[in-house]
Amino acid sequence: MNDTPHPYDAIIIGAGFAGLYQLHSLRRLGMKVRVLEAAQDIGGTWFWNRYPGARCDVESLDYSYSFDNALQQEWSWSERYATQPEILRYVHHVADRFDLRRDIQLGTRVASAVFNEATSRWLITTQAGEAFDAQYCIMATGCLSIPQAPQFPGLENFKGHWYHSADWPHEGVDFRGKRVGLIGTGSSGVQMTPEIAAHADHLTVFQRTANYSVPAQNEVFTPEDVAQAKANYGGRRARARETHTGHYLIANDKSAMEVNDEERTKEFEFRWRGAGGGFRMLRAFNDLMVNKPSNEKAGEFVRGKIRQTVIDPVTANLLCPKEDLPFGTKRLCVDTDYYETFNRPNVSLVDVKADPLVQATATSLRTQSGKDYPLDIIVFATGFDAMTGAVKAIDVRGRGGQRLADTWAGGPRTYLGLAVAGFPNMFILAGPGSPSVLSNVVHSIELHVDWLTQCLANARAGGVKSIEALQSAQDQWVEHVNEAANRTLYPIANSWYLGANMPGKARVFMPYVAGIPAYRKIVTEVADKGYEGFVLG
Ligand code: NA7
Repeated sequence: MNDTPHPYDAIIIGAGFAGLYQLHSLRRLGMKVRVLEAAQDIGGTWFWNRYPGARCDVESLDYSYSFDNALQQEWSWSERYATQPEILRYVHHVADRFDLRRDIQLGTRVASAVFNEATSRWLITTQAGEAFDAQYCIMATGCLSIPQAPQFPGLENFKGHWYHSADWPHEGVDFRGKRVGLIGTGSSGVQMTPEIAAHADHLTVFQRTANYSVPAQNEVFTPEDVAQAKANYGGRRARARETHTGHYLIANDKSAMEVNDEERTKEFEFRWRGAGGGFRMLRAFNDLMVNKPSNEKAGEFVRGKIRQTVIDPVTANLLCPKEDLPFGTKRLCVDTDYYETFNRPNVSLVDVKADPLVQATATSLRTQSGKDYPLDIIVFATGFDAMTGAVKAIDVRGRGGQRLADTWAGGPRTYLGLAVAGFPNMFILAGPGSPSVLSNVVHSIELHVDWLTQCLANARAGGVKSIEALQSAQDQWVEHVNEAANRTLYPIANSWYLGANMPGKARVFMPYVAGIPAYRKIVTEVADKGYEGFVLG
């Protein structure tokens, strides 16, 4: 316990991609900054999610910092989609290159952040009782940081081992000779399935909702690929910045309904295979996410692929997403050999929508109908309290002692996804109300960090002590975020984008869907107009 809070210009909570770049940027302004990180090492999401097969679903050439050309020329990615260990190595490389570690305090979980109205400063206290006093409190806490805890009664009596995808043992898990049960078929479950199946005696995949998955078409880069990418890196980044999601993905500007069946199938095939797979499918036509008939064509195409790939027709049918789940409205999974894995003799698929899992016994998982699945290992790939979980896990108190968790009880409310009315001098990076998870999040992070750094530089130059979003500006922004979402098909799905995966969480569409260029224009104009919608005190 330390009674005298350490004074800082800014405290950044989290040492993932956002926290590291924010630290670097504020240090360049000459600010005294400290990063507090709960984990024993840096990397955020990429520190925790070490499950077998963990990869980013955004291509490595895009999912990397662009702020320093020397950095992007020096670092070479080995694959189109980087694995978790490679991304973590990159994060460490960046931290070393910019000498970031000296201002990062590891193993430090923040318990509370309390705003002092008299001084316009934040008192940030860790779970260990250490206190920090800072003008700015910056949440770089990540969108997928709080795992959804397994809810099965009896798990404490299970004699085997169980793991969550986001809290994976560093030494790995030996699946050899084991009967493994995997719960969850989102991105994590889909990536893990082929890897576990390759080693386990038997893998049972418990599926509640079949989601769409498209092949990554991952490839190892040759030295020529790397050289070519580096030679054109500036151009790639510039083009990526102007795309809807901030990735270098070429979008087709036709409606799926304006072309005939042959042309449509050709385009889908091209995206599925020829053009390189992954999220390219989402850009096959310009109206897939806004027009139900167009979207349904993409859904049909994927269902056709599943039926072609999976030999057993009952399993194939079960793996096919239902028609009431529009394509891409739950995060599209990007896989390597996911559907193929169900042709292995040691893999079975169980429909836990029809017969839900209700409890664990000493040796099995049991469904509602009383059927037991004997297991040695249970893997939970059951997702996260996304976008708001990590911020709400901290006892954040703003003006008048109001708790952020209360203010957000009906869903997150922010101005521009960056600030919250009633919580001056607190900022969220890539938070709810910004493009964040619907974009290349590293690009979104850079956009936020650059904007905020300039804002704080201006505040310092102008002698501004406090920056606070206006309630009216926030209300308008929240309405705009909702309107933008409601123009799309996204709100139809029970996805984590809406908080629908968490029992009791308010159903509110959290990310801003209108795309990176539109969002950048708005935040740039806000700044150009002297931070319109903020009160500078
Ligand atoms: P997701 O995408 O939230 O997926 C979680 C999965 O777990 C999903 O299939 C859920 O089914 C399933 N789930 C959750 N609880 C249960 C229970 N009780 N029984 C059966 N199945 C359950 O999390 P991921 O970790 O895969 O991915 C998160 C993001 O990380 C991803 O989108 C990428 O951005 C990277 P449901 O669909 O809710 O029926």
